[in-house]
Amino acid sequence: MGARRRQPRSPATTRKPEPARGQPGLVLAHYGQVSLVEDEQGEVFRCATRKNLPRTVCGDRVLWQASNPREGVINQVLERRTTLARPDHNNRVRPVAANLDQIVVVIATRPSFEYGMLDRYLVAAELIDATPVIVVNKSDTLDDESRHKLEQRLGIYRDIGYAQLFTSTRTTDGLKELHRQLKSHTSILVGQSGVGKSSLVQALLPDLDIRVGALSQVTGLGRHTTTVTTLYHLPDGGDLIDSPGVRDFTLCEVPPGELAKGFREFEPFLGGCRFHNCVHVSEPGCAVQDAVRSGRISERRFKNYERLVKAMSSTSRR
Ligand SMILES: Nc1nc2c(ncn2[C@@H]2O[C@H](COP(=O)(O)OP(=O)(O)OP(=O)(O)O)[C@@H](O)[C@H]2O)c(=O)[nH]1
Ligand SMILES: [Mg+2]
Ligand SMILES: [Zn+2]
Repeated sequence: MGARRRQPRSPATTRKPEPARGQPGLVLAHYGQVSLVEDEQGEVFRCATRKNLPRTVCGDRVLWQASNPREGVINQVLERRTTLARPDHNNRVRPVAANLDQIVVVIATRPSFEYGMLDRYLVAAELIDATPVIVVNKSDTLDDESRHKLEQRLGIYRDIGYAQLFTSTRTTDGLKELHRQLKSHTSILVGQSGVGKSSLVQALLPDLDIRVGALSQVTGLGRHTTTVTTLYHLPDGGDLIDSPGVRDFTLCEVPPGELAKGFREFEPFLGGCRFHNCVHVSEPGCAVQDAVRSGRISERRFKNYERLVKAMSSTSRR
């Protein structure tokens, strides 16, 4: 017999969930313990985040309450549509920015770029369903011949459908096209330090001086090398996020079967492998490897895919 043990009552049934309090806001930047939150009128407040909430990132939508005319508290971080993330030193997922529709990978010939990193960014974008865009900045430093060569080398990306723009903040080459590409989207500029991400933001935002001044008064941060991921509004719709340059960009852990989805040109072949769990590296009867052999998938892209598969399996064994 014995009395049936009473189920511990879950807090959810004993206590009504706290009503989501506060007004909607947009996180423009996050640094240390403070988030800069913009309210619907465009006023910016320094906000702390209530305990037990996830760390906010640039682009987060939140519910918050003002505590005094310039400060407030974030009560809730609303669900993120998309999150761009990278692993931290301990291989934990660290979000960089949220609610993005486009990831604009900025490259330049100075500093020179690496195709492996470009591919890792493109994969990161594909895996979160954000549209990748490739921007080759500092086009003023390219003569006709070197521009032509670079266009050819980047041709595979155009062939698989990625928008590709050459820009210069010096000559304004390509800026109109870039503006058109960014309009009414939320886009983040990513890439190595010094490729000109902030210069592009400045070129696209005529009143940025005011904005940068206002923000750095609050943050006390300088305005040269970017240290904090920051969101700006484009004058006729859309948001543009400037991010600090990176030395390298690594992907967060992705299950082996998922990684191939980051390479959009593999897509037509993914159902055609002999093994349903094919990782497309050394398996027999692999449709992806066949496509590489017959030239329908670029060897360079496939090599970068292979490298990623290997890198992932070595981190997951750690
Ligand atoms: N020649 C040339 N130089 C440029 C162009 N755009 C930016 N630069 C220069 O490149 C340098 C770096 O520019 P930033 O805009 O600070 O680069 P960034 O990518 O924001 O760098 P981080 O914030 O460190 O990631 C500056 O000296 C700019 O003047 C361009 O179109 N052509
Ligand atoms: Mg910058
Ligand atoms: Zn395969």
